[in-house]
Amino acid sequence: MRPLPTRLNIAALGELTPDVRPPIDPRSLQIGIVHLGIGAFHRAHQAAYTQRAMALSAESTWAICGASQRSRDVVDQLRPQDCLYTIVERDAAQSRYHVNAALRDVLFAAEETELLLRRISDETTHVVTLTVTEKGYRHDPAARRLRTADPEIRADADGRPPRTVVGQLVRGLQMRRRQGSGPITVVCCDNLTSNGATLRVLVDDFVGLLPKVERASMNAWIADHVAFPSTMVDRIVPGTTDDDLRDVAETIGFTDRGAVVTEPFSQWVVEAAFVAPRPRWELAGAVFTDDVRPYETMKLRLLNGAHSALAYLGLLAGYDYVADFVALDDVSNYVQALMDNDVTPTLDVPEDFDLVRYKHELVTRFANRTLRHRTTQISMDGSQKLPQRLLGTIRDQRREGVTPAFATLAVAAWMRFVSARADDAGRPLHVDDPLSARFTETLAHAISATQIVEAMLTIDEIFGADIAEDAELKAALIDDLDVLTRFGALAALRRALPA
Ligand code: CS2
Repeated sequence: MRPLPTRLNIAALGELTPDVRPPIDPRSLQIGIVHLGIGAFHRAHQAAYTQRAMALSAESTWAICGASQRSRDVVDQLRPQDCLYTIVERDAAQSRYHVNAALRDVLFAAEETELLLRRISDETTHVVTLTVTEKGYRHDPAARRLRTADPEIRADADGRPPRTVVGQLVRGLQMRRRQGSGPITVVCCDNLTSNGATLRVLVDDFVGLLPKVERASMNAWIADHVAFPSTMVDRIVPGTTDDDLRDVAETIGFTDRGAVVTEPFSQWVVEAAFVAPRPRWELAGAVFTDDVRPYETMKLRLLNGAHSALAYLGLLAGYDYVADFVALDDVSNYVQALMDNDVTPTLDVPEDFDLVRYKHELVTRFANRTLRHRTTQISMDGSQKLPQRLLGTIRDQRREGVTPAFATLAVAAWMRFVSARADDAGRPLHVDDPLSARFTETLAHAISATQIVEAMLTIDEIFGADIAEDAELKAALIDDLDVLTRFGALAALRRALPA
C-alpha cells in the first residue's frame, strides 16, 4: 500500500511544483484583514485576490485572519496545515491547482470571541470583509432592517460575548474606538442588494439597541471612522467533495483538507469608498467604481436569479446538479428566456458593458460539468434570497404592467418546493431555511394551489404588501403552481416557453 501523503503545511511548500506553490512567503506576512465567515467562497474569491494583490504589489501586510461562524470544522481543517489550502480552477479544458497563503490565522468566533474582537480592533487591521450568507445578517430581507426582536441579537446587545455577526462587528468597532486604532473599512461580500449600505443600516440598528451613552458615541464614531462600500462578488464555488480532496492530494502530493474547487471565472466590483488603507486588489483584477449598483443588480438578477430558478425547478424534476439540468435544451432555453424577457428590461446596463456576452457566459458557466454544483446547495435559504434574486425583477416588470412568466414560474417552483417537500416523483426534499418552521405553520391548512399561494404571500418579510396585493400576479402564481403540481416541473417549464 502506498503511504498516505503528509499534510500540507509551511514545511511542505518547498516540495510543491513551482506552478502550485504560492507566489508569496507566508512567513513574511502580517495580518491586515479580518474576515467573518471563512467558507469555501471566501477562500476561492477574496483570499485569491488578496494573495495576488500582495504578490504583485510586494506588500506583505494584507494577510487574512478568518473567523468561522457556524462550526469549528474549518478551523480543524486549516490550522493543522498552517492555513494553507489549494484552489482548484476547473472547466472542461483544464484543472489548475494553486496553493493560497493569504490566510494566516483562523479562529472559531463562538469560542474565541475575545480574540476576534481584538483582531478587529488591532491597529494593523484596516479592513473587515464578510461572507456570512444572507441569513447570517439576521435581517428582514424585504425591509432590509435588523430583526431587533431576534433573541440572539437582543442577547448580544445586552452585553454577552457577541455571537451574531452584526454583534461581533459592532463590539469589535467599539473596542477599536476605545483603543484609538483609527478608521476601518467594512466590505460586505454577500449577495444582498446594496450590500454595503444594507450592512451599514444593520449596524446602526444594532447600535440603536445599546444603552444611550454607548449609542451616541458610537453613532458619531462610526460616521467618521467606518466606511461600508458595496461590492458585487462572483465566482461559483460548489461544496468540496471527498473526491475533490483525493484529487488534490494526488496532484499536489500532500493531504489538504481545506481545498476548494471553483470555476476559472471570477469577478469583483468594489465601490471605491474606503476610509483606511487597503490591498491593491485592482492589480488582481478587481474593478473599483463609484457605483456598484448596476453590476450588482445584473449579477443578482441574472446569475443568482437563474441559479435559484434552476435549483427549485431542477430539484422538482429530480436533478441533483445544475450542469446536468441545464444540459436539457428546454432548460437552457428557459434560462435564456428568463434572462432576456424578464430580467434584461429591468436592468440599467453600464455603457461599456457587453450584456449579450455576459449572459452567454453565464449559460456556459452553468453548463460547466466539471463542477458538481448541487441544486440543494443553491436551494438553501430561499426566504433570504428570493427578494433580491427574483422579486425585484417581478416588481419592476409589474410596475410596467407585465407579468414576467419565467420569474413567476421560478417563485411558484419555490412555493412547490417548500410546500410539497418532495420532487415530482415523490422523493422527499429537505427544506433548509431559517423560516422553515414558519412555512409549515403558515401552510398547515393549505391544500390547493390557491390556498398555498395565498398562505405563502402572507409572509411579509419575503414578499411585502405590494406583491401580496397584486391580484394578477397572484393568479399567475396559482396557475403555475397548479401546473407544477399536476404535470411536474419540466412540463411547466415547457409550457412557459414560446412554441
Ligand atoms: C448561489 C451562489 O448558492 C447560491 O445561492 O447562487 O452562491 C452563486 O454560486 C454565487 O453567487 C456565484 O457568484
